[in-house]
Amino acid sequence: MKPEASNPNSSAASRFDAIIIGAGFSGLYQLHCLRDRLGLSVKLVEAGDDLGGTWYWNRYPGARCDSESHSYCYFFSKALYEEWEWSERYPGAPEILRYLDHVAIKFDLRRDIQFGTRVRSAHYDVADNHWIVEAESGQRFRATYLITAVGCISSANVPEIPGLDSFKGKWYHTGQWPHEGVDFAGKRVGQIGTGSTGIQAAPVIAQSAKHLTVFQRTANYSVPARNAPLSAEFKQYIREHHDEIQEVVESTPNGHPFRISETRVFDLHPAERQKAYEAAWEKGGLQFRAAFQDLLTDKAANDTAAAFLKSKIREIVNDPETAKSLADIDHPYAAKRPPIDTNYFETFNRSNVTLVNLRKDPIERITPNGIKTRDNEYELDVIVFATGFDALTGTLLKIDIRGRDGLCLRDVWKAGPRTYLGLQVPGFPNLFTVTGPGSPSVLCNMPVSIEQHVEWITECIAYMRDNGIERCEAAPEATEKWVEHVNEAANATLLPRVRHSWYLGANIPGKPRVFMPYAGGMTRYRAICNDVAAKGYEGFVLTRSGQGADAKAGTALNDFEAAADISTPGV
Ligand code: N01
Repeated sequence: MKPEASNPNSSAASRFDAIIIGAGFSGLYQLHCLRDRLGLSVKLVEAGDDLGGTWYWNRYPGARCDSESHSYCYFFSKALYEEWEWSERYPGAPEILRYLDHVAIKFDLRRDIQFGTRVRSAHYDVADNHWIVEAESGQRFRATYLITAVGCISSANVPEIPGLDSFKGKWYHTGQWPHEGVDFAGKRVGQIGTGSTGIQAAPVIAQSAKHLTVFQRTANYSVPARNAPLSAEFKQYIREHHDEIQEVVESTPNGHPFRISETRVFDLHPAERQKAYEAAWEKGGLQFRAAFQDLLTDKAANDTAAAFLKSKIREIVNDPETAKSLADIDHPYAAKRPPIDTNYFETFNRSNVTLVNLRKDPIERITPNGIKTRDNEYELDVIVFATGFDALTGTLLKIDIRGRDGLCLRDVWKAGPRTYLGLQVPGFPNLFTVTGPGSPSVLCNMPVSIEQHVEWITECIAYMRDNGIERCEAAPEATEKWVEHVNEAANATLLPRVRHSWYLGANIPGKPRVFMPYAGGMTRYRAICNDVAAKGYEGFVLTRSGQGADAKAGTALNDFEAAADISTPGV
């Protein structure tokens, strides 16, 4: 179908076959698939002024991907894979943005993207079987299919600490970093937060700030990333091994380009185990987590990794009190998303860096001059909030999404997100959520889970069009079963045991405590999705033109109940 002309000032809706929200990895590939493979008219709307999604907003010092570059990319086009050359083991934010720009140029994507367009609402019109999407500007779009590609960690969380308004200096959240950068030279900087972001940012901020004070509430593990330029030999290996690398990322539970060891921790004697940990520490990055098969499922096994990593902190950090606070970690290793770093613990040996242990001396308020803890006051020129995100549901719920009979997503998800396969919600026909809650998403190397979702959605829409199906909607029974299975998969691991994890929504006051991503592993998840499709989209209610529902709900879904093949999650 040819799109009607779009006038940004008109309240009459421009019509398309599909609207995609978000121009990150997900949205760009979804646009390519729907427009160039299925021949649909598509409009992609994006809140930012350029593409990149997460990488458009997260430009903080040290922003770098924790997945290895040759796996943090698209695999769908061998030509694209072979022509792009990564410079380092882990790509930095600017390099990822250059890559996505290259993708947009290669597939001529920009002509169907409207930037600077934040979606306010999306309402389903049952009579017309259309979604009406309205931007904050009042501009409206209509489309049969609505695909949200809004990212999992795209809603910045600035904690409500009293007094922030009174602060006379500047403050920034890492997920909304100014594009012109921040000059820390000569500045006293306070950084709140020691998750993956804070652990990347602190060493870089410390290099230029007059003084950096790191406010740590929860101590965290970290493994050296061992980032380095890629050798000419490895670059050639990447160019020549697209198929083999794709085979590995698609056949490991967390989508990374390395296999998880089949050895269990207690298969080895303590001295051999120590050697294995030392070797994994030298390899660095998320490969550390792959050193043993049972680190995420057996607490006693995990304790050995935790003890090893805590001993490394004590070895690296010179000041015993600081080392003690940094190593005072209260959760199993990798049960929260495990950070990787470049010189994080070493940074605390610098004379211009101080650690404040908020467990001993909590923040009371922000003052005009800095941060007041119970026992001290820290004078600051700049505060950096590395305080994370309202993850997985935050961005979706900021949009007023209403399905059949005015059903509101915010109400449906009041007690936590409920989806079928993380792809659809009952009552919201033809709305597809790329890497939605209930899918592996953040527990997998993101581009790998994104490609699978985008391709599955594309094939589903192609099936609908080939078979005269107007509506596809998750059935309530299938959704209930899936939610049960998501819980079962999580409970087979140590992940839900951490009280203060964003996987559970625990970082956002008032957010329901529900384990949101699917921890059953990407390979298993992919097989389930393929099986559902092969059985004519089992568990979805498909409605043909002029006919009633062709419900396939609730049949043969017992497959989900098999034990989850959890080895290790991954981002
Ligand atoms: O956020 P986080 P993040 N007072 O929520 C602290 C991905 N990522 O931006 O643990 C004091 O993990 C909070 O403390 P606590 C990755 O998936 C990917 O670091 O709640 N402290 C914690 O220390 C990652 O997991 C890459 O006690 C407060 C920190 O802020 C996800 O993004 C790179 C506080 C928040 O940690 C989020 O990571 C970086 C308060 N009021 C990140 N509120 C890649 O490689 C919060 N904190 C692609």
